Parts: sequence; structure tokens; C-alpha cells
Amino acid sequence: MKITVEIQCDGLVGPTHNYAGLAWGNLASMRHGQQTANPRLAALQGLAKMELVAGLGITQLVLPPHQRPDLGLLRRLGFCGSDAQVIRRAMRHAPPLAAWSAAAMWAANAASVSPSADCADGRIHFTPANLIGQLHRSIEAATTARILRAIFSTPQFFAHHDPLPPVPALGDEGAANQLRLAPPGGRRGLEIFVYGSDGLASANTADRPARRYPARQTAAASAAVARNHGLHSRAVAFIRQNPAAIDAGVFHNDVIALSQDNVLICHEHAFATGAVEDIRRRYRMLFRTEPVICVVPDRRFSLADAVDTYLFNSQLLTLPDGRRLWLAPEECQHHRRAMDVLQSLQDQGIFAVLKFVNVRQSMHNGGGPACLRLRVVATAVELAAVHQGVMLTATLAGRLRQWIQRHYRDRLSPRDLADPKLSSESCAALDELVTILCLPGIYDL
Ligand code: SUG
Repeated sequence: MKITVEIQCDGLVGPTHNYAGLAWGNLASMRHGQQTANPRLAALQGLAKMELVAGLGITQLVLPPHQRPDLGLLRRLGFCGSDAQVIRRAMRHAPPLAAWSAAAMWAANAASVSPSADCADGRIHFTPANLIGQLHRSIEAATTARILRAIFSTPQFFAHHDPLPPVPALGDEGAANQLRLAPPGGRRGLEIFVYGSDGLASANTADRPARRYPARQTAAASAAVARNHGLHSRAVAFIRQNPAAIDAGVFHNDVIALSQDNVLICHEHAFATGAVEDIRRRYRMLFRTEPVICVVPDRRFSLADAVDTYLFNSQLLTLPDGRRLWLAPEECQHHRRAMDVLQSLQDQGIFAVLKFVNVRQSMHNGGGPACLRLRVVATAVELAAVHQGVMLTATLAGRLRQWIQRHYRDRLSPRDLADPKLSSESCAALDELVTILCLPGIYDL
């Protein structure tokens, strides 16, 4: 049995972080739209979380932000001239604010990832999410693919797939809709894909349940990812999200469920009826042992509580000594019912240590601690093949902090996005960042 580590890959918040209210069905984004953001604080909060995790002896890696505004998108939409003219012209019309979105910070949506122990060819597989549900996120896939290929570059260990075709029937939002259960100790796991709509199967039928908010992940997309990754059919479960959860603002599964090792924590209304029993049965068949499943009842903690606090969007981390740490958003600390749930999980031995983290700038756009990170389970040999320039050390953290202080604004309203200087400031920042991270060639600067 090979010992594995779980690499936490966090998206560094980009210089154009703003509140444009772009994400329909994501209540925090809808509520905070048009407010003034603080990109510098957002980036520092994200970095502080990374430092906290790295300080616990957990492997932490930095994913660079994407280049914004996306002038290529603006030109494709028919705005022409010099870069400054393109920006001014775009802002004069109904401005496609998507081009300024810093949403790539939510790395849990960057890709689906399967550890080598789960894949037929014994390599770690990556599929960048196509994120086709919303324009501002659909522009991420190409850069994400480039960044992942640059960081996990050794073909002997890492396999990279293209994002799925960009059509609604194959909507894919990555690891935010993936769970994985495995007995402790680095073995194969049961990969659980959570979807909101059937995709291909129901694309042409009129019997889809009416909903307030869209389901972003399709079963057809999840099945395609599982096939591409070479997952064994016995080690995969496809679980339907409860439409009531989506309508309550649970736009990704990681707002309502989380997993680590052999532990699954979910809300009573996270999944369709029978899903938890299905997971339990499959786990038992695969590993001849019981998983630990905690279902949080709605009467103790409602769907609205889950969306308000992001309790389920905590990071459950396994410390080097084998104990588990629950890293919750600070919002939980001031919420009595969230604290009661945490106390009961701790009493059941789900985790030994509880910590809180302030990522409020991200939270106001609907992204909690777990949204900001992508997990990659790797063996020691695989870890050694990862690009070392992005591994968070105290030195790198110090350099990034200075870089943020130097380049980021501390106020950015949607109206400020029209300023062509913001674009040149961002380019200058990213130009320096590729040197800091030793990642040339990921942007077209
Ligand atoms: O896709 N918010 C993101 C939040 C993603 C959170 N990720 C996970 N749950 N894993 C989204 O809804 C808001 C952008 C804006 O409104 O400007 C936004 O895109």
C-alpha cells in the first residue's frame, strides 16, 4: 500500500475581484451584487488560509489567477480597437462584466481530479470543468487547462483531458460536485459524482422538474469524466442532488456535503431519496467495511442555515499525525445551530481540532474555504513530480504578500471596472507573478 498525501491547491484571488452579482442561484453573489469589493483584502484572506493550512504540515499549493479583463472575450463580442478602446466601448453598452470576473479563485470548480489509485492506468487524471452554465465562468477552462498541465506536467504520472464539449447537456463544474470515500491509508476510493440534472438523457424531454434555480452539473458530464479517468464502475456512484437544495441556493454539492477519508457528512436534504443508502452499500461491497456517514437533520440545521453559514463548505483535513481538523468559515462561529452541529460532530469523533478562517471577501460571492481549494491525492513519487515553484513555503507566502500589497487595489466597484488602468495594472501584476511562481507561458501578456 502506497502512502499518499492530499495536496490542497488554492486559487489565488485575482486583482479584479469584484461583486457583479453574476451568479444566478448563488444567493451570496445575488445579495452582494454591485457592492464595492476589496481585492487586496480578498487575496490576503485567501493567502492567510493557505498559510494556516501549510503551517499544520499539510501540503499547500498555489494556483495563479487568470488574466482579467478577458480582452479576447470582449473582442469576440464585437468590441474593437486598442485595448483601452475595447474596454471603454464594452463599458458603454450593457457591460459584459463577465470579462472582469476573478471567479477562477474557486479552485474546487477548476477540474475533476481522480487519484492514481482509482484510475485504470495508475496515473492522476484531471478534467478541467467547462463551467458552461455562466459566461463569466465558461471563460476559465482554457487557462485552467494550461495551468494544470504546467504544474502537473510529467506524463508518466499525470493525465490531462480536454474539458467536456461546451453544451448545457454536458455542464460540468468540477470537484465541487465530487466526493470521495476511502479507508484511511492511501488505497483506492469510492468516487461519488453528484449531479443536478440528467443532461443527455433528459435534454429533449419536457419532464424536467420546474426549478427556481438551474442545476449546474449533469449526470452525462459526470459519467463522461468517470469514463475518461478510467474509473472502475464498481468504485463509482452517481448521486442526484435534491432539487429542493438547489432551489434553496445550494448551487454546488460542496455547499451541502463534504467527505474526507472514510467520512461523509451531509445535510438530510442534500441528495435524492435513497442516495445515502446507495453510497453505504457500494462502500461496503468495495471495502468490506462500513463508512462513517453523518446526516445532519433539517430540524437541527436547515438548508437556509447551510447556505447562510457554509458549514458544509469547511475543509476537513487530515493532519500528519492522522487526527482530523475541521476548518470552518468564521460565519459558523457566530451561529448557534452551526456550533451545535460542530460540537456534536466533534463528540462523535469526526474531528479532533476545530479552527475558523476569515474568507469573507470570497464568501460574499458565495465561495467558502472549500470552494477556494482543489484536492489532489498523490503518492510521494507523484508529489515530487509536481512543479515546485507553486508549493507554499514561508518564503513564497512572504513574496506573495508583498506582491499583493504592491499590485492590488483595496476598493473596486463594478463601475471602476471601466478604468483601462485596471487592465494594465493586472497585466503588470501577473507578469511579475509568473516569475515568482516560475510558471512562464501560462498567460498571453
Ligand atoms: O460559481 N461565484 C461562484 C462561487 C463558486 C463557489 N464554488 C464552490 N461552491 N465550489 C459561482 O457561483 C460570483 C461572481 C460574481 O457575482 O461576480 C460567482 O461566480
